[in-house]
Amino acid sequence: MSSTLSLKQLIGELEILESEAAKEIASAENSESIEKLRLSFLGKKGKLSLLLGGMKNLSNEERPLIGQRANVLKTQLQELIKEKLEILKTQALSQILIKETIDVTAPPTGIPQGHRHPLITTTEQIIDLFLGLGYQVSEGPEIENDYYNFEALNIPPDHPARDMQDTFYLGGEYLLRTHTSPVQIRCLESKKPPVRIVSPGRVYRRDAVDATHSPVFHQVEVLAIDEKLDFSHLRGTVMAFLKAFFGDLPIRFRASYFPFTEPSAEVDVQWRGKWLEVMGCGMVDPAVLEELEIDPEKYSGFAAGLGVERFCMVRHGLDDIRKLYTSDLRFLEQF
Ligand code: 2U9
Repeated sequence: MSSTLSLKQLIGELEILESEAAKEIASAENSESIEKLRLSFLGKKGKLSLLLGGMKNLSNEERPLIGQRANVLKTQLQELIKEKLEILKTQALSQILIKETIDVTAPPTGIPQGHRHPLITTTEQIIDLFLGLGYQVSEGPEIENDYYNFEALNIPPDHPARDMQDTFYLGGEYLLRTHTSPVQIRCLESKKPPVRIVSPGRVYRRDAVDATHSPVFHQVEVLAIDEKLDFSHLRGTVMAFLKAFFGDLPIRFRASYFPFTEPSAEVDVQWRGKWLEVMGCGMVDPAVLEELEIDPEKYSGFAAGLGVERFCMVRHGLDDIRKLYTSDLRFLEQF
């Protein structure tokens, strides 16, 4: 198109190109369209190069004039492009700043409120009831030795509880405690009667996992040693505790056997029409007191133990112990 243009016409075309480019650069919306404009006006095959192709028809005097004007135009357009890119950059930044503005004075929203696990709340409710009866909390190690876990509790070497099938042995004399009773033994080594202690904690047994068994579970045990304690104190304490926890339900005691208590009993509550075994108890065997150098002629004691999972399941109507360990919020948020 430009091959036959005169000097005047070429100058006119350059002016048209200039105003067209300036207008388009001014209205470009982003850096991509700016780059397209740069190529379309200033690129090797762009409009300016095309126009300058017409210079070959000009005289030797006219050609530098057009060359000079074309260079000025090129510099002008490059300048306009640079400025526009700066403007676009500033605009993009202020848009990000507006979008990402944080109101530091706004109250927090949508932060989920956590709460304690039902096993913890059940443990605390049980402990609270015994604190109300004058008991003190006593805790101890989960890794125990044979003496504290079995021997001091009058559990004979051939007792099934000591079996490799039932206890997690850690090597040497160490094992994972199978009940919280060793806590009471340790406590009685340093404290003389009268004592009233409640011992919560995790215990371990090599149980296969099913709806009612887990290799790790939680116990609360209580122990009272004093002068003149007899079975009526044990019975009164257990009845008062169960009544406070479950409400006014029928309670029954059944004769049982534990190596560390004599006599021993298992305790059932009638819950939703069914008898449920909820705890074991008994008068501390004199052999256990003697081992602790407590005179069984002067002192007597009673003890009781319960599984927290069972209490929690009965209280909340749960049918599967495993739900308590899966950390599934859809389940846990119900409590
Ligand atoms: C000392 C003396 C005696 C603790 C006791 C039970 C009865 C008992 C079970 C309940 C359900 C274990 O979790 S469970 O399987 N426990 O039946 N525990 S008497 O007796 C003691 C403790 C310490 C010095």
